[in-house]
Amino acid sequence: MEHLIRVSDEVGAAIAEARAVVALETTLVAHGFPAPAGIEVGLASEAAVRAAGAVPATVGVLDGRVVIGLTAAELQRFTPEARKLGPRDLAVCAVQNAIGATTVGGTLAAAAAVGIRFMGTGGLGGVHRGFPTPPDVSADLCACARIPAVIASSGVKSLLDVPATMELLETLGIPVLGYRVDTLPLFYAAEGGPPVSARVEDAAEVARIADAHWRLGGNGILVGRPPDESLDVTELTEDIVAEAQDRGVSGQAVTPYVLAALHERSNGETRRVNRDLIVANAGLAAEIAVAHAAL
Ligand code: PSU
Ligand code: MN
Repeated sequence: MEHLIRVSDEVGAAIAEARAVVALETTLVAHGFPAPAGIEVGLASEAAVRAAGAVPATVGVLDGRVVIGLTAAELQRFTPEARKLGPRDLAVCAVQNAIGATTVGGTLAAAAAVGIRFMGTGGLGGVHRGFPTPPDVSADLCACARIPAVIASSGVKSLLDVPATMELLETLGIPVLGYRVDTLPLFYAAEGGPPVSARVEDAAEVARIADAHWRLGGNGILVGRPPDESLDVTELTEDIVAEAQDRGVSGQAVTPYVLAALHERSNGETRRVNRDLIVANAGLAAEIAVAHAAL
């Protein structure tokens, strides 16, 4: 596999010794923030993982290989020109020797290939508003359904149809755990989401649930941690989603378009909250991974 997947020495050693490892994505680095702000978010997320006692494994495609454990210098190459890689795109990008930033789904696919079972992100993808026009459902959901992993997030991105996504998560057999909350966080907003399938109180509880879920043949588990600073941008989000549709923005371009417009028109407020919640979720994923390694 070495010609296809490159695992950093640090990550490889941690996996071999069954120590806690947390996968981090690069789509939010390349496409989730105005460049070069995403790089700082990625590095701060890695620091949060380390602070909680786990090893960060930032994932992306570079120089013809899927890299698991990017160096800080390599992370700098994840500019807005990088391809956005869902699970379908990983192999193509490696073979075509392009730079590719992995989504949650793409990161999970890469992580599964080397046995990493924990990741942190901002908000999971899901069912886009207005389904079936457009007929857009994030590949994150299918990846969660088929890969055994815990994804620490602030719920589902609020630019989506969150109740429909919640239903689909149930259909796919994915537990949605509220971290010290009864409802799913709405990405930038702590409250107002649909009820979670279960509330959990700490990382150790999530680790025990994950262990049991996997023994029973289950796969992905979504953990929703509310952002520390809650922001209500419902109206602005509705306007921007409608505008994106009017302008014919579709497919993989929708999420980056809406996030960028939100960051711009909220005078940077969504950008700040998004950054902080991503870093906090990376730290939570690490706490869960550490608790799981100690089981
Ligand atoms: N969380 C963020 N910002 C992001 C994303 C998540 O705070 O940019 C990315 C993740 O990579 C997620 C992707 O997998 O958005 C979803 O894209 P799509 O809706 O096209 O599947
Ligand atoms: Mn999509």
